[in-house]
Amino acid sequence: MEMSSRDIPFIDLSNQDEKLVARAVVKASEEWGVFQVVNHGIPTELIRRLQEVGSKFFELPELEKEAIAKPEDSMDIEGYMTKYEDEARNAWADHLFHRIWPPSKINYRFWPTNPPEYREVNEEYASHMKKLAEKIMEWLSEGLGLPREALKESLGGETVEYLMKINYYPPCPDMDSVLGVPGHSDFNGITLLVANDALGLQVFKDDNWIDTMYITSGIIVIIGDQFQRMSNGKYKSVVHRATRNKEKTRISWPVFVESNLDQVLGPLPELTSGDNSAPKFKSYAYKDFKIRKLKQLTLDD
Ligand SMILES: O=C(O)CCC(=O)C(=O)O
Repeated sequence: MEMSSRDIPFIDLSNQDEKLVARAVVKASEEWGVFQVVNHGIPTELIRRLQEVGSKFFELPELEKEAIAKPEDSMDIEGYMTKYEDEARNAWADHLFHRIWPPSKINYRFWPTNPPEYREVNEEYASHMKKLAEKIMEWLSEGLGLPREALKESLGGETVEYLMKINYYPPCPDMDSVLGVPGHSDFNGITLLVANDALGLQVFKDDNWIDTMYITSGIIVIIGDQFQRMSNGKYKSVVHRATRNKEKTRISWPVFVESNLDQVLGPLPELTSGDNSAPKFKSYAYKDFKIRKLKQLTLDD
């Protein structure tokens, strides 16, 4: 039976009973690896402005966008890329990547200067992202029976990086089968995503692709591989993809919360010592994990 979008957990963070909220976050992370939060403390107006400045950038003439293009010889991910094509996987989209936290990792060279408010809005959004991600990480840590700072500290404490991505998918009337982003799980710890009103995010659960219904002021939380591995499999990194919309331009703003590339990560020792279960995953430096996964090399034998 096709599952419906209603089944995706929806969590109201304004509920006064914090224990109940924490339990819902943990349960959703165990069973789904994805959920939507509302009343999360990030002003709706700020989300609207984030979407406005991002859309305005993508509507600029190509030449202006190319000014912050990802350099061809760059080994890093930051910068604008147009018609990023993946013929093998039948997908394409334009996108922009730039870090928004910590300040020492920000490279303003890859931030749009037009519209001029872009920087201020993204800086404000970054501080809200950090607060929300840290709160969710606290609940997830306690869900593992660990102190509330455990996941953040193991991910790198104050060196944890926040990477903004904007996906821009123009309408695609004749190309039903073309995806914006093909099915994948995220490499990182957690991803906090907002999108415009053109739906298109699908998650894979129980052998079905499920349309994700979301409200524009809600935030979709996606558990990534780092947290699946650190939690020794208790939390699930969800496979998801983005479809193109026939009539509307679809835009999404995921923020990837991740360790720095040298951080070595694997199941947390507290979860795999003594009488606890054996580690289900190997430990890797984040950069090696990414390379192995991208090259589809064996990760855990
Ligand atoms: O556009 C979306 O909703 C999902 C994007 C995504 O999964 C990605 O950029 O990795």
